[in-house]
Amino acid sequence: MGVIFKFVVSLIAVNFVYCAVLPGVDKCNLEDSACMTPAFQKAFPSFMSGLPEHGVEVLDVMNMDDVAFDLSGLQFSLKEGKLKGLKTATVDNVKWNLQKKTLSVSFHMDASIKGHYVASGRILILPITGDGQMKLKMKNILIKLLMHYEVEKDAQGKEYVVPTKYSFDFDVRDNAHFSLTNLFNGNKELSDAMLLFLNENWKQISIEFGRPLVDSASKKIFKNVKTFLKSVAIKDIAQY
Ligand code: UQ8
Repeated sequence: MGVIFKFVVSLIAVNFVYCAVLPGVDKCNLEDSACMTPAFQKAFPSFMSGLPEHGVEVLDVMNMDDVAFDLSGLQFSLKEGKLKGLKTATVDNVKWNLQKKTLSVSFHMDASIKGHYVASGRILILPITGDGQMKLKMKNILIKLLMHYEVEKDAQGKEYVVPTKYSFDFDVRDNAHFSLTNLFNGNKELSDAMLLFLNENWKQISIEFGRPLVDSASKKIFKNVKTFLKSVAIKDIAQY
C-alpha cells in the first residue's frame, strides 16, 4: 500500500515539474537561469526537428526562403538554401526578465548552408561572377538573441507569451569554408584563386555579408517560435 501511495505521489510530482509539451524538459521558474538553460538545451533538438502538433516546421534541415542582397558592391542571391545544424546547438545561457518582458538566449553551433548561388560585382577587393552550387561550412557560430514579448490571456483566462520583436548578434568564431561550383564560367585558374581568397578572408566576409543569411534563418525560427507559444500556455511549459 505504502509503495503504491509513494508511486502515485511521485507520478503527480513528476507530472507537475516535467513539461508534457516537451517531454523530459523541466518546468522551471522563468527567471531561474540555472534551470532554464538546461531546459532549453533539452528542448532545442526536438523543437528544431519540428513539432507538428504545435505547428512548428522542421527547422533542421531548414528550407530557407530565398535570399538576395546588394551590399558593398556585391550582388548575391541564394535559392533553395538548406541550413543544417540547429538541432546540435549548445545553449550557453537563457535569461528571462519578467519585469522587462524579455528573453535572451545565447547558443553556439557548427552549421552548413547549401544552395544555388548567383554572384556578381566585387567581393572585398576582387571582381567576381558565378552561378552554381554553394556549400558553406561554419565552425562555432555564436548567436546572442534578445526577444521582447507581451503576455496575453485567452477567453478562458490562460496566459500566453506573445513575442513582439527580436534582435541578435552573431559571430562566426572558428572558421567558414566555401566550396563554389561554376565561378567565372568554369575558368579553373580564376576559380581556384577566388576560392583561396574567400577561404583566407572568411572572417571579414562573414562580418560583411553574413547578416542577410542569418536574418533569413532567424525570421523563420521567430515565426515558428510565435506559432509554438500560441499553441502552449505559459503554465504548460514553465512554473508560472
Ligand atoms: C560569392 C560568394 C559565395 C559570396 C559569399 C557572400 C556571403 C553570403 C557570405 C556569408 C558568409 C558567412 C560565413 C555567413 C554566415 C552565416 C551564418 C552565421 C548563418 C547562421 C544561420 C543561423 C544559425 C541563424 C540563426 C539566427 C537566430 C538569430 C536565431 C534565433 C531565432 C529565435 C527567434 C530564437 C528564439 C529562441 C527559441 C528557439 C525559442 C523556442 C523555445 C524553446 C526551444 C523552449 O525550449 C522553450 O521552453 C523551455 C520555449 O518557451 C519558452 C521556447 O520559446
